[in-house]
Amino acid sequence: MSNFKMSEAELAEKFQQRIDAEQKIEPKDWMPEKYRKNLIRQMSQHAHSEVIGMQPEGNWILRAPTLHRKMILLAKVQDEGGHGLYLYSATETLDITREELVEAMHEGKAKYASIFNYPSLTWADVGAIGWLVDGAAIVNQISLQRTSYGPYARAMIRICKEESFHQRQGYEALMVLAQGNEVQKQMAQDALNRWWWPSLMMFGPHDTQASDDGTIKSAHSSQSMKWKVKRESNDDLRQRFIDQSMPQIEFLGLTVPDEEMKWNEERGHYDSGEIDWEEFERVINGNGPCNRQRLKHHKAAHDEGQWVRDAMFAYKEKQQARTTKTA
Ligand code: FAQ
Repeated sequence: MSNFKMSEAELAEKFQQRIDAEQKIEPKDWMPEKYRKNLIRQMSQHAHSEVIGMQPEGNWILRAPTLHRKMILLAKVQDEGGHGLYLYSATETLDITREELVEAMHEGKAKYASIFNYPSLTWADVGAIGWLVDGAAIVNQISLQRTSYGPYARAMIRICKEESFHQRQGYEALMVLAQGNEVQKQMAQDALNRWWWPSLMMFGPHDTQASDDGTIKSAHSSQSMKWKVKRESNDDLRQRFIDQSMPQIEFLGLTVPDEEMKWNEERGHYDSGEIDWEEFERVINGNGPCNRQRLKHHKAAHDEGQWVRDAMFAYKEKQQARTTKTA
């Protein structure tokens, strides 16, 4: 039966069957409008996060302690910009322009990851970002390599390879500090203290249905899991990150800033304390320590780049006019 003859309900049923059969959805395939909108929301916020995420580490490029560290950091920050570009391109396959996506972020309608609204105060923060922030991003993104939308899944494969290098260079930088003198060790501990909880917040709110306890809950998880946009829940991914990070913290000789953290033999996982959800809400609603600074900087860079976009469009128009004339 061709799509032309099918009703909306039949198309939706066939769509879900394809998802259940682990088939990838491609840009020209029929998809429910809500699936398309949900993907635009998540993918564009992911793209914005990569680009805004260049700022905290970018702050240290000119102050990296050695030429070697500077070269690594430059490459890493450039990679993050590249991830943003793959993700914007993948999102544009859903019939929306990059201008619209960027505008939505500038107007505060589209979010970006809460973590990038915290300041990078010392060189140890660069290590902590690579180790913990990229580490948390990888846990989430490995799962997204199996997401149902083809262009998003394929972008994730390349991004994960690059994030792996980012995570290792961060851990290695922190290891040097943790094995250094007392002041350097203190710097490493202080960075862990400040980045640990925001890293756990990267996985989003709890997944369980809204209850009366006032705790923020994931609005999109249930539908996104049904569509296989998300393959694992926010809480399961967060638990994986905690379980993988604890031995790494011990190896560094540092202390996790959570007094309730304890290995649970029965569960085979670490039990941990509760995230400060009020802080999370404050940050995702624009009132974290650096939200205004991050957006202001992005808007200024975007405005400064206007001449490049103008030049590209002028060239494209000229090319098109030439092609029409020849045809
Ligand atoms: N920050 O219903 P859910 C990186 C929002 S890349 C801000 O659970 P969902 C690389 C959420 O958008 C890091 N907002 O939402 C790097 C929704 O609001 P909305 C980015 C958050 O989408 C490293 C509301 O709360 N990675 O770090 C956050 O199903 C170093 C309800 O939440 C990705 O974006 C948060 N942490 O699940 C770069 C991965 N959490 O949209 C530079 C892809 C939740 O209704 C340097 N994204 N919200 O207004 C995802 O996997 C999902 O979007 C989640 C959230 C898991 C983040």
